[in-house]
Amino acid sequence: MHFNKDSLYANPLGEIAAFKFDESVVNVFPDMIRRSVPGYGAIISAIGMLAGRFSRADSLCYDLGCSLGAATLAMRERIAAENCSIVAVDSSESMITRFKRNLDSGGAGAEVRVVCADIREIAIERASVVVLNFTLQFIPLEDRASLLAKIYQGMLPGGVLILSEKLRFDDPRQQALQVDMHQQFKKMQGYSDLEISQKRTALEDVLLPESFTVHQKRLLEAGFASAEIWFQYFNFASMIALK
Ligand code: GEK
Repeated sequence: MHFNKDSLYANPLGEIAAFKFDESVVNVFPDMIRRSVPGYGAIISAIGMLAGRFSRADSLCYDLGCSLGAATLAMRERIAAENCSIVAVDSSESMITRFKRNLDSGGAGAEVRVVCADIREIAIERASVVVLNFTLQFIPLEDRASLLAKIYQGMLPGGVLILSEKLRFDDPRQQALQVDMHQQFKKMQGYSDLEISQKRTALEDVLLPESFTVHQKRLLEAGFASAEIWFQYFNFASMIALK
């Protein structure tokens, strides 16, 4: 498949607006996320594997903050359970419109319902699998605990939540190192210093990373029996929480 190259921050911008998931981002999104999130491809395929293992008959699998549906498509391929469908939700109309268009072009597997909504406002029910793949980091800090509690309540016993996030580290030296290594990763992916620094400014008050300790504590408080990291590549990690 051909992806448009992300060059949104390649030229000097007088004023850098806060990052939004609009049409211009949608046009370059697959390229942007692959070149910005170390391990993204590995995480997507593992989400498919986990959905294959945890999906149950007569249940729902949720992809919350689905963007263009990469995790949904990986899950769809692997779900073998009877009467198990996927609910993919995103609040960006541009993302949802494009995802629906891509989805119409075919593909077998579990049924997919694509919904344009704020994940803080939807009902979660009969969930065997819930995916928050780099979405919680965009939810205001004060709304995160109630969102996770709602997810937990809507999950079936034995269900899995896959939570992927950019992390921050309490130790300043560790934080500086990991941020630096991530920047080096982006440079190796062809981003210039200007692109990296303008994007950082755009994301400043929009993407709010927390430490693994904070995530783990909140997941346990929401009711999950355990929460562990299964994948980490510098300051990007994916966690598995079990009900
Ligand atoms: C992937 N999971 O490719 N309600 C619904 N959607 C939201 C909300 C909200 N309150 N806030 C943000 N979003 C995807 C990648 S991208 C991650 C997820 C990134 C949506 C937002 O519109 C965007 O599509 C997505 O969360 C985050 O596996 O770009 O770093």
